[in-house]
Amino acid sequence: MNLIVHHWDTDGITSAALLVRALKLEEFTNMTAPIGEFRFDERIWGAIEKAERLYVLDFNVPNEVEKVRVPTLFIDHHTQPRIKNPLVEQVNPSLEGEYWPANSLVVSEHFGIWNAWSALGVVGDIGEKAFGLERVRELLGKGGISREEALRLVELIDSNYIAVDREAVEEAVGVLLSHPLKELLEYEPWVKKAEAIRDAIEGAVSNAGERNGFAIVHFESPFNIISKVARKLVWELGYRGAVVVNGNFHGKAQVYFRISGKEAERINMTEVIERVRALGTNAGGKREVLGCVCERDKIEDVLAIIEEYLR
Ligand SMILES: [Mn+2]
Repeated sequence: MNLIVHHWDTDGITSAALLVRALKLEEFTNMTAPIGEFRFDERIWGAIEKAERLYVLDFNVPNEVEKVRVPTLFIDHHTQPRIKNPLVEQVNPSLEGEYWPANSLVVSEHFGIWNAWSALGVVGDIGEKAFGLERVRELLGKGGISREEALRLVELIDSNYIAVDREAVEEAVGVLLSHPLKELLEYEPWVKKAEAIRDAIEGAVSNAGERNGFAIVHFESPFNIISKVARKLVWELGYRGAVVVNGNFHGKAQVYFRISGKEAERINMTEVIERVRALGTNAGGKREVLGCVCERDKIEDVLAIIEEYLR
């Protein structure tokens, strides 16, 4: 049995479809990890035990790949260490110091198979910037897909993982393989999901309160939309920053704090992240963002820290 383990986003899904097409695989199983978790869970390890050959695509889990005991092709574009496991063939241009914007391109280059899926992976990973690449424009053009359609297809494909629907992510590979791309613009299960996600984002954004030019929003949703809500508030609506709380994300709380580039000169986000983490939460981020998952009863403590910076 051929087993494909891929990232849950459009780049991972198109990478898997490209691989199946390139190798003309008749029998295969494709799986993704629990959404949001960069590891192989029991279910994946169980499948690996039964597999004759494993493919890992666009999924940056070098530590897991070191442990596999079956011949494996590991194709990725994320920065990662060289794999020492002799059963693993690692294809990753980053090992030679090259930046490739999407894994779909690495798969296409490796097997010499190029089509609109190759381009969609790029649109998925880097958004509008993808259209600045000649190759992407050419592949979409040949496939009769406009820029707007490409962006919409990514929204539809990504709606599966944003809805935290692992099964639907896995089904998406088969859906791609069995439908012309144009038809997928009307693919009902994805259209409905994308609509529900858009509504949830709009709903959250329109409920935003304000303090000192910072947006503050509380909502509850099973969709993983917190970063999109914050981006909209800061990048599109021009707030100095946004504090966004999803008070019930599959039983946990998500807190997200995004600030504008200008505010990042004043607010030391590394310090905020450290303080929030010291509460015993799972917090991370960079210069302009803090993201945190915690128990619901910790929300007030996290907010108390963030509020000190909203001056
Ligand atoms: Mn990728």
